[in-house]
Amino acid sequence: MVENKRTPDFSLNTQGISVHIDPMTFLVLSGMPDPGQYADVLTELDETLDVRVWPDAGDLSDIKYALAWQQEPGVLATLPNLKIIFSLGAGVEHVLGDPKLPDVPLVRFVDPDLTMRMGEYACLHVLMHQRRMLEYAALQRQGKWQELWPQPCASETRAGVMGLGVLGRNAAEKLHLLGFDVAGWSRSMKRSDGVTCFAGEDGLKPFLARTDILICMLPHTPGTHGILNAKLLSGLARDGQLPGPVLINAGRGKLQVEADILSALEAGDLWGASLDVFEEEPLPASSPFWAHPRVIVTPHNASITYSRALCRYVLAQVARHERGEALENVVDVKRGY
Ligand code: NDP
Ligand code: OXD
Repeated sequence: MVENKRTPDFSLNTQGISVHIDPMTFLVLSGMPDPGQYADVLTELDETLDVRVWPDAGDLSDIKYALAWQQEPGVLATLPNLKIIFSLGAGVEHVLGDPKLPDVPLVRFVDPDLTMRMGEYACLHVLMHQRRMLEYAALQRQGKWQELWPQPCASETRAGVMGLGVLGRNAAEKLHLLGFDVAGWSRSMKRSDGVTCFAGEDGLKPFLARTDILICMLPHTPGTHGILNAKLLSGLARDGQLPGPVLINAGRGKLQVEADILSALEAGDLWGASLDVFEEEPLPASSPFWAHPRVIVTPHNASITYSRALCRYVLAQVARHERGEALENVVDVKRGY
């Protein structure tokens, strides 16, 4: 049981007028290590807050705001006065996996630093493959001074971003600034300077057919589950200047069918890959990706959430809500993102 910093539901009686002060009580529910870090930062930012960490929730009727990620299913539904659920990340499938999710707004994390980091990841990995750095690193280890051909420049390389949301759009625009020939694909049609846009099922085939380096920044939903499979990979461009198509996945592991990616690498449908997310995380030691010469593995850190940035964002959203303003980045629960 946590020690409450504020007494719940107290009233001030000034000149006979009873003023009700609603305490600002938060509950952090996370299956990830160290959920207490969010309580520490929130109270550092505002020492009047009452922040509790599941399972030390105290009186459940006190809780107004929840910060959740892989929460224990069913717990959120037991909070009778819950007003808002905040996802501890940009993605929300870990929160939506709860079969008893209460009907209150679910707000996801959108932050300029998070967006910037994802843009960096996209540019870094596109350049790594376009400039054939994995092969040059292998040649260096062998002490070999050797140039590789072909060596297309950015404008001769077609990058395709799947998902033109907050993160994908920023990545696409940065790749365009680097000189790549960029396209993007999303559910609904977008307009973006310098990015050729495709949308929906009909747009997928032509989008893939003009893509040498595919960068995936989709959310994981029932509609995107396993989308990076053999059929999709075989639709990537085969007339590019690189030795073959490349896949970069920074969205979610459950978007990819790993057996299909490995087969595509063997068959030449894929020439290289950068994978930040995996079907199972941490990536098991037995995974062939670890030692694959044409695969770069990163530990789901394409863009990380800093607890301080997240907590500032949560408090800003709560302040909007308290002022009666609309919340930002509210998830469409039916759509799944
Ligand atoms: P957004 O919700 O802003 O964007 C999602 C995009 O995906 C939208 O353009 C949407 O289309 C598109 N989309 C969704 N479903 C489909 C579909 N079935 N077919 C085609 N397009 C679809 O999300 P963000 O850009 O903020 O984040 C994207 C994902 O990145 C997160 O959900 C998370 O999984 C991942 N992520 C990974 C991190 C990492 O470190 N690896 C860090 C942070 C996030 P439309 O615009 O038409 O709605
Ligand atoms: C996120 C993530 O969704 O870190 O924010 O993956």
